[in-house]
Amino acid sequence: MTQTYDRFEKLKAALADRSACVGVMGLGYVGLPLALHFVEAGFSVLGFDIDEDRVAALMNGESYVVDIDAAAVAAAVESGRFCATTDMERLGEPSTISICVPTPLRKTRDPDMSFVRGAIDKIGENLRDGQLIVLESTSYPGTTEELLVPMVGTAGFEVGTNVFVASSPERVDPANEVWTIANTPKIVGGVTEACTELCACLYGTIVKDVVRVGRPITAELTKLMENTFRSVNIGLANEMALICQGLGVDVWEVTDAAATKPFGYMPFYPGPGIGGHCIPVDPLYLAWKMRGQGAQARFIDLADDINRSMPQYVVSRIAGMLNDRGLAVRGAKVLLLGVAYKKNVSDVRESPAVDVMLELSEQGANVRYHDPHVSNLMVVEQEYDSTPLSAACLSEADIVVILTDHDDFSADEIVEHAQAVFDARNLLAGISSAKIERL
Ligand code: SAJ
Repeated sequence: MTQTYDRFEKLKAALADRSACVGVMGLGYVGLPLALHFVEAGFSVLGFDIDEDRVAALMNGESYVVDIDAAAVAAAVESGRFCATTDMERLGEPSTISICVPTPLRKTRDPDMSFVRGAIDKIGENLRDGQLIVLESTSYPGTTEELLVPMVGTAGFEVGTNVFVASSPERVDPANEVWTIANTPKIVGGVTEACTELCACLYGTIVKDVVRVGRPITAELTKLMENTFRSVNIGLANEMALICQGLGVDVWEVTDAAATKPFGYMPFYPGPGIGGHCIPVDPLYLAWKMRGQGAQARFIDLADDINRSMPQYVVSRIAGMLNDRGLAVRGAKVLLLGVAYKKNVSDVRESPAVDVMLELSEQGANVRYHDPHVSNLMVVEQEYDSTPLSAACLSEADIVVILTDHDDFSADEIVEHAQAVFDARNLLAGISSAKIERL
C-alpha cells in the first residue's frame, strides 16, 4: 500500500505543479484541442498519431482541425511544450495518456475497435510504472474494463497499485463557441478511487467542473445516454414529420408551438436523416453490446431505422413534386443546396445528403449540388464539385432541394429564382408559395 500511496502522491503532485508530461494519443478534432488545452495549463505535452502528415503539419505550426488556429499550434510548438510524434516507443515518457482515437462503424454497422485496440496495444508495449491511462474515445460500455485493464496486467502491472486507469468520454462539439472543453463538465470514472482521483486531478487542470462517477462503465454509459437521447428524439421528430404529412399538418408549426411549453419539452427537428461521427454511430455501440448480452435496445434500433429511412423519404417527396409538374425523376435537373451533415460545418461524414444524392442518381436524375462549405464531394466513385450558386443555376433546375440550412443561404433568392423547392430543413420558414413543399 505504501508504494501505491507514493505513486499516487507523486503523480498528484506532478499534476499540481505541472511538472508531469501529459500524453494524448490521437490528434484529431478531440485530441488536438485537448493537447493544446494541456499546453495552455502549463504542461509539456507529447501528442501521438499514426498519421505522419498530421504530425509533420503540427510540427510545422499548421492546423487541420476546423476550430483550431494554426497560430495556436505554432505557439505551442515554439513554446517547446508541445511535440507531436509517430514514435510510439515514446509512450513510456508521459505520466498520463488520454486515448482520443476514432471509434467508427464497420460496413456491417458493428463497432470498429481497431483504432482503440491498436492504441492500447502500443501503450501496453511501453507501459511504465506510475502512469495514468484514460480512455476518451466513445465506445461500448465495458471497453475500459474489458480492454484497458487486461492490457495493464499483461504488461506486468496492477491497476490502482502501480498503474492507474479511468474513462473520461470526450464531449467536444467542434465549432461550438459557447460550450468548450474548459466550460463543459467532464465525467471521470476510474477503476479504483485512486484512479478516479488522479483522473479528476488531470482534467481539473483544464476543465471548470469535473464530475466523478464510481466506475469506468458508468462514464462510458453516460456518454452513450447523451447521444442516444439525441438519436431517439430526432427519430421521434422524423416520425412526427411523416405523421403530420399524412394528416396535412405543418410539422414545423407543431414543433415550434410545442417549444413554447416552458417545462417538460425540448424541441428536436425533422430533417433528411442524421449525419456526423457521433449521433448515427454512438448509440449503435450500445445496441451492439446489448445484442451480445442477448438483449435488444429497441429504442436505439427503432430510431436508427427511422433516421436512416429519411433520405429515401426525401427522394419520394422530390419524385412527387416532379410528378406534379409532369416530370419524371429520370432526366430531371435537381440542385441540392447543402451536403454537410449539419448547418455551418464542412463535415460530410455519414451525411444524409450523400444518400439522397446517390438515390437520385440511381434513379437517373441529373444531380448537382451547391455547398459553400464543401467544395467537392466523392459519392461512391463519382466526384462532384460544388456548383457556384446563381440565379441561373437556381432557375435551370427542375427542382431545388434544401438539405442543409447553412446560414450562408438566402431564402428570398432561392424562392425568387427556383421553379420548385423541397425544403427538408425549414430554411424557408414563414414563406408560403405554391412552388415550395416542406418535410
Ligand atoms: N439533427 C436533426 N434534428 C435535430 C438535431 C440534429 O435532424 O433536432 C441532425 C443534424 O442535422 C445532424 C445529426 O442530427 O445531421 C447530428 O446533429 P447534432 O446536433 O447532434 O450534432 P453532432 O453530430 O455534431 O453531435 C455533437 C455531439 N457531441 C458529442 O458527442 C461530444 C452531441 O452530443 C452534441 O449534443 C451535439 O454535437 C450538439 O449539441 O451540437
